[in-house]
Amino acid sequence: MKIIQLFGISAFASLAFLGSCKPKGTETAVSGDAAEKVYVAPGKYDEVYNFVSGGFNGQMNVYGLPSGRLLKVVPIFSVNPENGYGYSEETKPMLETSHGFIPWDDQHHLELSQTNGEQDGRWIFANANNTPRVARVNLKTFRTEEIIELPNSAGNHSSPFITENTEYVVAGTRFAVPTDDMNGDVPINSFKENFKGVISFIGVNKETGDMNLSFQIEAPGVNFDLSHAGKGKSHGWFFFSCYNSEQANSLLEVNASQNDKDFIMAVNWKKAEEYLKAGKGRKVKTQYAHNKFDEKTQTATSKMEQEVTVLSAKELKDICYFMPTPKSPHGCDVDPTGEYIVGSGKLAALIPVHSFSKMLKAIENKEFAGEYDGIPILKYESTLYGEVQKPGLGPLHTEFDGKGNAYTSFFVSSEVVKWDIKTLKVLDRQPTFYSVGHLMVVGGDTKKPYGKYLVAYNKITKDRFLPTGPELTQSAQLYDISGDKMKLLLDFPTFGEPHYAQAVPASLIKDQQVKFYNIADNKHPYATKGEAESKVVRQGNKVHVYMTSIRSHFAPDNIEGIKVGDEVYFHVTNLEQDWDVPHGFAIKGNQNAELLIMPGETSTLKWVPKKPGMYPMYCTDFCSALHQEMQGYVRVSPA
Ligand code: CUK
Ligand code: CUA
Repeated sequence: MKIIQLFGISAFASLAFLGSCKPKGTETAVSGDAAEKVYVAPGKYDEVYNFVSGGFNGQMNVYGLPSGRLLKVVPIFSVNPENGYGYSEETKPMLETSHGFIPWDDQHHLELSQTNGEQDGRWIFANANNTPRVARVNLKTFRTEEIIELPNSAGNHSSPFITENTEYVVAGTRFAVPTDDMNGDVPINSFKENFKGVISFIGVNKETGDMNLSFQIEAPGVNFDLSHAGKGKSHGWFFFSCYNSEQANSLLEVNASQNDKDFIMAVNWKKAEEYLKAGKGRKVKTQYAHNKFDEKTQTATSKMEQEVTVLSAKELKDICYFMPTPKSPHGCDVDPTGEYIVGSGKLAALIPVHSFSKMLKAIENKEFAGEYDGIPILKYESTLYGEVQKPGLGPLHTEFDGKGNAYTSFFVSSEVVKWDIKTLKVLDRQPTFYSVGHLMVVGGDTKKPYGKYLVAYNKITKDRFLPTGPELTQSAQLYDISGDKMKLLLDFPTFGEPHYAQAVPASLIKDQQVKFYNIADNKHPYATKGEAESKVVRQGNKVHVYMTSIRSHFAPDNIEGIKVGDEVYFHVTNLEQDWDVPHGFAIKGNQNAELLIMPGETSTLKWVPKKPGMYPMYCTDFCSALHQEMQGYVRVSPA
């Protein structure tokens, strides 16, 4: 009964919450030349890299487009037995947090680094929803190099969106929480006094990409959902969709979606920077992990930081403004010119488009409709450019093609709708199979989209692929958007549950790849730079094996003198100096996963043998005709 009251706002609203409807025609409207358009001949490269979030598998999946071929799974927030990420001693620190080692997270959004609002192909940033973190992956190595935890946050959903020169990666908390999360032990019904919506600004070093938590802004206790930076004329601003403006802490007792309008919150981060320079803000004691992988030592370290500077939006008055936006806005997208800010109310039957210039004027003229927890609310009409009428049901996300068109995904009516940003007229619609969440256009959230392809990432698959038991792969669908009408070209399966994805022309990435690590530059403390230096060193109950691997043997390959309960560390250096010749390393009965050691790299596997016996070890990656011979023995004797 309560549910019915809660969702009984309108027939449409309940529909949106409770599920989705299939499009009427479920036949695939594939045109004649679709096959040709997605066919990438053997030996040829794809045109575009597509980086796809892994959702509840915590990884990032890299596809080639237009073929839809899977190129790589890059582990970020989840351990990956395949290459030892989170299992090797070098990478374990990457997954340390203030709550200890966490082997999993929920990864929703990816954002490629930009210079002047255009993709620069250097890094890609990823968010962890569950235990709030932001990661940076280097696109020269496709490796996760850095992870920073976010204090005073929970459900790091509105993240990791960036400013147009990657000055900041910005992250808004989904759950309002007590700002001082070291003292979060307060009654839940003290929500209105104690719970805040906190936004983190993570500075990024221009040269190295190194991140640091520059400051946080404490805003009212709404839920931040998504965000995007201003660009061009709106550079210096950041926009966040907010829901639950009722500040309900329970769906059972209060109507969390009763307000006719929630907000998009505009943040003047340039102004916030000025306040910071002027010494404003308070230092909040906290704890958050900051983990970095160092390419020279090939080892990650985890440091626990203790403090963060927090600026209060309420005290500073002119850094945050609320723009009323209908019905639980989800997506919050800024067009290539930086003028139009598109909100997507999940429960709204229209798409509101705010104008940045109108917003500035409204602020100047103080066209306020009131205050919300001390933050000015601008009048809806004073910031609104216009509304796209009857676009579809359940709008979620919008991307742009740089030719004046916007593309919005509709979860409930299961379609992608193309509309004109200036006239707000719907130009085309195509069904998705089924219930699209995010969509992306190549470069579609930058100042200069590449366009050409759009991919819809669908939540429900049903009849698109061979069935695989109760769970089916989430389907992605590729559309050609180069013409007036969108054309469906291809379905391809994905891993985990994709949410946002980004894509970039391959030319920006492919020629900068690291092919192997120079062994001379290897500064790993346990590196063994030649077979002659391989050795076994005992220090109390710790045994360090300085091991080398090269086609097709390990050195040493017969090890005796190990006792039950010893901590054995296999430090394996791959001596190869050639592209694509990793060696693997696995040993019977080991509690960790394998190692997959790149050419020139040193990786360490820890093993504590529990019983005496003979333990074979071997290389897991087929590396030469004599790969199967790449093996050895470890003899374990009673303690
Ligand atoms: S969310 Cu998943 S469909 Cu986490 Cu960006 Cu919108
Ligand atoms: Cu080395 Cu197989």
